[in-house]
Amino acid sequence: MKIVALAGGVGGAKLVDGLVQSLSPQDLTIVVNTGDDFEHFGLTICPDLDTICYTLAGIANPETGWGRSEESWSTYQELKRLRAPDWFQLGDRDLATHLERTRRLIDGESLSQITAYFCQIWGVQHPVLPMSDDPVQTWLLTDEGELPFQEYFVYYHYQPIVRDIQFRGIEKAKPAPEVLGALNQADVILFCPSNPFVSIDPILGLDGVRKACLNHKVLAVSPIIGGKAIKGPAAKMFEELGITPSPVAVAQHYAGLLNGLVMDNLDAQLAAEVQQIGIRTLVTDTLMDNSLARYNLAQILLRAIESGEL
Ligand code: FO1
Repeated sequence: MKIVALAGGVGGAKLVDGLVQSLSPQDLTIVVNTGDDFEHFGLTICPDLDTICYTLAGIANPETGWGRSEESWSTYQELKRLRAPDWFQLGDRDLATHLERTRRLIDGESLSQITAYFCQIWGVQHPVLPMSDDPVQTWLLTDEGELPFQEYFVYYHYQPIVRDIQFRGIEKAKPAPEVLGALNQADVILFCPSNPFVSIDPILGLDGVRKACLNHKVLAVSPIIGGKAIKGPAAKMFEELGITPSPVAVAQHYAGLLNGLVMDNLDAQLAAEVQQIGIRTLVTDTLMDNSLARYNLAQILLRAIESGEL
């Protein structure tokens, strides 16, 4: 069974980490959000791509989910001594990724080519595709003004109140070369438990992606459990946009595309409401707080697809 997983950062990386243990590289392709990407110190930084690749390579920082394990911070300490911007923590090993990616981009390589090359070096077997090789920047229109994603998320700790979200460049951007091909060959398109607004929506906003979803089975794993997001601003964004955060809100957000939703036992009482939208439900333990939990959720999901429950 061929699955294409759409993923953002840490939440998506956990489920993808579970899926790669059960699906071969021919049966699982990961399409990653690049709306979080930004320029910093003149370097092109792609946090979601790096989070997914580091996680699959087994070299991600297990505490934060982003950045590298066994990291050192000499450069970061010296930057602080120089009174350089220190709001976005850059470890020494992580910096090598940003330096080499930037060098290759300047040399004319595409983000897809660079990502495939890094995956080969890091031993990541499954295809990891940037959603696009063209620039797409997520901006948050907030009560503190217009903020690019990383400033909103890291510098302001996602405290500003979000009024609207823009994906700048999305009209001109094309899906990366192998994205539409993978989507059109998929048995299932899976929206990972990432932030619907700033991780999944940028991918859905690319020309041809929604259309591919309409022609395929689409499943999502709710990133909201018991009214809260495990990590990040997803629940806060729902509230600021006037919506009560819940798996029902997630189902409604993807309504029209979604055939099935995986939701947590904590929200079992809401399954009937999701089914009333015409969306099948699978109620299970969706908290992936260790490697076995990631594997188990992936197994439960795959079995539910095979059995026709989803
Ligand atoms: N998130 C933070 O909250 N603080 C940081 O200093 C930080 C640095 C960082 C460096 C590299 C990288 O790939 C990710 C980093 N992140 C940091 C996470 C980043 O903000 C991601 O966009 C989020 O994980 C959301 O996807």
